[in-house]
Order: sequence, then structure tokens, then C-alpha cells
Amino acid sequence: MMEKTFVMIKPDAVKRRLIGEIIQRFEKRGLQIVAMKMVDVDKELAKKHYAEHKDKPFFKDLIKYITSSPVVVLVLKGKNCISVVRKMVGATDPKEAESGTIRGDFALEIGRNIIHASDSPESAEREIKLFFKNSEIFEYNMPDADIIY
Ligand code: RTP
Ligand code: MG
Repeated sequence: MMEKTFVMIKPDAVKRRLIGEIIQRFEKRGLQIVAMKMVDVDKELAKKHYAEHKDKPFFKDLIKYITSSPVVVLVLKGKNCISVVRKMVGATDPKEAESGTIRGDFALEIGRNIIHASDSPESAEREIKLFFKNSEIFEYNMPDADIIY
């Protein structure tokens, strides 16, 4: 099934100059970038994005972390890309994440786990709407689509 998912390259990855490395993995996999920008996440937006965690003990630190520098946000498109991208990202706690996953290769701390990806079709839809206007999401042909799929 053709899907869209939302990805955020978090402040620690931006500061560590990992933006290109991370995006390259998604491109090489065959996923299509249909939206992308750098944004400052203010507290209000951060709280909306992570609303499901508002009562968790780590919520305050999470908001501080995610607002600590600009982030890069993307919409990726591809077959089954919501679960494919979650697999590429790896376990929430980088010390449990397999090598070969983004967190497993580049991170060590749960509170500094470098990337976010939507966990379901519902959250993908909600998160894409939260960060992008319709006019910022593009439709264009991927000439090699029939080779990839
Ligand atoms: P994300 O939403 O960022 O993609 O991460 P996730 O689905 O893998 O994990 P989730 O349970 O949604 O947690 C959201 C983010 O909160 C931080 N966290 N800290 N200190 C802690 O125990 C703890 N637990 C979660 C992480 O930054 C996690 O990505
Ligand atoms: Mg999550």
C-alpha cells in the first residue's frame, strides 16, 4: 500500500551534522521525499507533537530537547513506508536498537535518539498536518518506481 510518513531529524542529529547521512539512507532505500524543511519547533508545537506523552515523567525533558535547536522535517512516500521507516529508525532506546538501524548506528541515549518517525497511519496523518501545509507537499514522478516496485 502506498503510504506517506512523517520524519523529524532531531536537534542532536542536526548539531552532529548527520542530516545528510540520515536522508541518504531513506533515498537509497527507494523512498521518495515529497516534503522537507528546517524548522524551529516552539514549545507549543512540541507539546502538540508529543501530546500522547504529556503525563509521562520524561515529558518536560523531551520538550526541552526537541526545542533546543532547529530540526529537519520530512514527508516520505513509498509502499508500506510507515512500518519500513520505523524499522530503519530502530528501537526507541538506542542501546536496544540493532546495528544497521539509524538509532543503532548513531545514538546511545533514549533522551538523545536523533530521529522521530510516525508509528501508525493515524499519527502519520496527524503529524504531517501539524508540520506541513498542503502546498508544501509535492507530487512528482519517480522514474525508477517500476524498477523499485
Ligand atoms: P518518537 O516518537 O520520537 O519517534 O520515538 P518512539 O516512537 O520510538 O518512542 P515514544 O515512546 O513515542 O517516545 C517519544 C520520545 O520520548 C523520549 N523518551 N524518553 N527517558 C525516557 O524514558 C524516554 N522515553 C521516551 C525519546 O526521545 C522518544 O523518542
Ligand atoms: Mg513515538
